[in-house]
Amino acid sequence: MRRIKVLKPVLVSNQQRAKENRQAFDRLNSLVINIIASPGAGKTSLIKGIIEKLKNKYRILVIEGDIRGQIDSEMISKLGVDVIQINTVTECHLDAFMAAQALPKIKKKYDLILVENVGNLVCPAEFEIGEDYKLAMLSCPEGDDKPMKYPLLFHLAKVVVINKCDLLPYLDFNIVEAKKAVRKENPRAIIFEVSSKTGAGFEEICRHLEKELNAKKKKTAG
Ligand SMILES: Nc1nc2c(ncn2[C@@H]2O[C@H](COP(=O)(O)OP(=O)(O)O)[C@@H](O)[C@H]2O)c(=O)[nH]1
Ligand SMILES: [Mg+2]
Repeated sequence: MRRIKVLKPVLVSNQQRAKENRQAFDRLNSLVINIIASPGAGKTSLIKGIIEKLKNKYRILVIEGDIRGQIDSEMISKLGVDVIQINTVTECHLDAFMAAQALPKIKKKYDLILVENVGNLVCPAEFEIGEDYKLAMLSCPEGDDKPMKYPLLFHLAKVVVINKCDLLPYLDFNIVEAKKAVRKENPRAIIFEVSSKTGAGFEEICRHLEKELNAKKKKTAG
């Protein structure tokens, strides 16, 4: 049997398309964050919390990646921000070509574009979409070993959010070990401990976002 090696060319052409997407996002002066986590970790809840805190100050667009349907998009729309839905149908991640489908639909400038990737800790990490950086989320019920088991995502993510911290008293999740595991993969990761339910940690995340938004504005204005 002959094996055909396609993964490398696929990733190379994806990277080229991601570069073009990034140039397009830069022309819009938008900070683009690729949010990656397991299904149910709290990606949509994080996005909703950020919108509530920042929507009066910044123009926000959400790009929702789902295999099927638009449940999250409908929820986000109700908060009064624009949403673009991408359905991946059979794919377990967004890639740069799918993200490019959103570009002609972006009719105005946004300060912040939050991309909710398909719920999955593996493949979304492999495909750049033209983001400024990846935000990896881990929720406490998933277990503190996940950064060790899914190293690529935690290695690549600039920001790691540990969500559902309100549940810590009821779980065996060791947050010190979880952070150690993240740091082992990625010593420079910026780690936030949050609860989307109580709002704990959102001040800190939004402060970080504002810093990133200002840095992006300076970079794209220059
Ligand atoms: N207790 C608790 N539940 C949360 C938290 N964040 C999200 N959830 C719940 O977890 C479930 C999945 O959240 P969702 O944001 O839809 O996750 P997604 O699939 O990653 O987008 C929902 O029932 C949320 O209400 C949290 O910080 N604490
Ligand atoms: Mg969601």
